[in-house]
Amino acid sequence: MLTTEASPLNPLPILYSFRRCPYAMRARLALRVAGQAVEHREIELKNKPIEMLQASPKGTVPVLVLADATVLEQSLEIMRWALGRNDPDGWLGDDEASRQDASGLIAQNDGEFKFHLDRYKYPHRYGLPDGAAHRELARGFLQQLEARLAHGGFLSGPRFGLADAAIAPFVRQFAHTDKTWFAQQDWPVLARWLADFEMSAAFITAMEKHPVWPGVARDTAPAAR
Ligand SMILES: N[C@@H](CCC(=O)N[C@@H](CS)C(=O)NCC(=O)O)C(=O)O
Repeated sequence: MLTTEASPLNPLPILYSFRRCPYAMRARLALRVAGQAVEHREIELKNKPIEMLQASPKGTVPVLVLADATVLEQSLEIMRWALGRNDPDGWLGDDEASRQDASGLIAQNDGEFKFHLDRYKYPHRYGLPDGAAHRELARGFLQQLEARLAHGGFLSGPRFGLADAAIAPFVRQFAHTDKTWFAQQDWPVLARWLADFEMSAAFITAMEKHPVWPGVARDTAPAAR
């Protein structure tokens, strides 16, 4: 385990997070496996704290602010930073080829699969009558995952690693959009992998609830009359 004790000279990194965000989930998973304690600041997407926007004006979660004021504002950057400090379960992979393989798969997830996932889950936001066409277009990626899992045990090798942690929150979101439909598809190994992930201690801990962080600025403001 890393040193996780905070002190005035060694404050914890600050994590701005939103519980249901899959990008924030994967950052929390990596921080947890790395044993990296953080000051967790739960936010509301509709009411982002000024302190977060000052650190990262683009306004997405997760954001990690390090003690030296370095700002990590991409979930994968946060994962790699935490695992680069401490990777007890070997999530980063043993060699360059497996690291590149994992990165390629994550890029497909974050690109094409996420594109279809958003349109499947929220068709009205995209002016679509329903999400059925995009559910079909996402199928190829999920079948690729099924084949990888059936062949290698996990998405990018014999152990649960970066690719699994980075992709599972998105597959979960897809599966939860219509659980009955998902369960009827021919991807039994994928369904098992997802169920195992959702039952894992890592995921359960990463999904613990936190009260919304009130914000230092608002905390110190005089109460409204
Ligand atoms: N590329 C970013 C994407 C993060 C992202 O899009 N997060 C969403 C929530 S899941 C967000 O904060 N959206 C801003 C908003 O809804 O206002 C990352 O990997 O961290």
